[in-house]
Amino acid sequence: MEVLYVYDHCPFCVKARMIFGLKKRPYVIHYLLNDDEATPIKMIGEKMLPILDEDGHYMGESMDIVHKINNIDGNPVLTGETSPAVAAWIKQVNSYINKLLIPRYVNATLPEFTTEEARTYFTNKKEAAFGDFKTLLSETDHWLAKINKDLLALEPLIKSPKACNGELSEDDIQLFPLLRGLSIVEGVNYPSKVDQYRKNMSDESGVPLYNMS
Ligand SMILES: N[C@@H](CCC(=O)N[C@@H](CS)C(=O)NCC(=O)O)C(=O)O
Repeated sequence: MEVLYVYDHCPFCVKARMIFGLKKRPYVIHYLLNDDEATPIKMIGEKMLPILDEDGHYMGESMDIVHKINNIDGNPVLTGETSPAVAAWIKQVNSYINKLLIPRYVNATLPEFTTEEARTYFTNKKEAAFGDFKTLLSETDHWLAKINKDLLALEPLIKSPKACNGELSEDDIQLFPLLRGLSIVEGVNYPSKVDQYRKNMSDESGVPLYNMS
């Protein structure tokens, strides 16, 4: 059976998990500690997840994994058209969303952060990239107001709880991980269509929400 190496918080890993869930294809999930550099480097030559392991053949790159599993049996589930409006919304929100998400992951009880060393590794690496976590957390109200406004703009783009464009497409693989990450933030207001969509995608993909909002 295929094995996926992931971090729970990683949105790219969620993409890989989603395609297995959407295809109802059984797989084994392995969570690595965030400071485990040796395991991924041994497999693909760099410290990067997700990694798909097919009997010792390794594949990195989330979208390569998605394409492979989607087409593996001649019965793809991602068959719909993508929407430029959805892509534009994702791009805009991705430009700031990590300021809300990154400082919160490390305080949650996630499998990649079960040791002090793993939490310290993540904190050092991400503070260097995104800024001091305490400062980011102190800016919560600003970023919350922004995402709540952006979620109102997302609502009319959601055509169905089953698929943002009405038929499953790569847009769902790009959009759901962002909304799933957001569920670790308290105080997010989901317009009803967005709320139905994220809950249905969670059920269909087997990737649970964090349920903080
Ligand atoms: N291009 C990669 C990006 C994957 C990626 O950025 N993964 C992050 C976690 S979200 C990672 O493993 N970073 C190394 C680290 O966290 O130390 C893909 O789409 O698979």
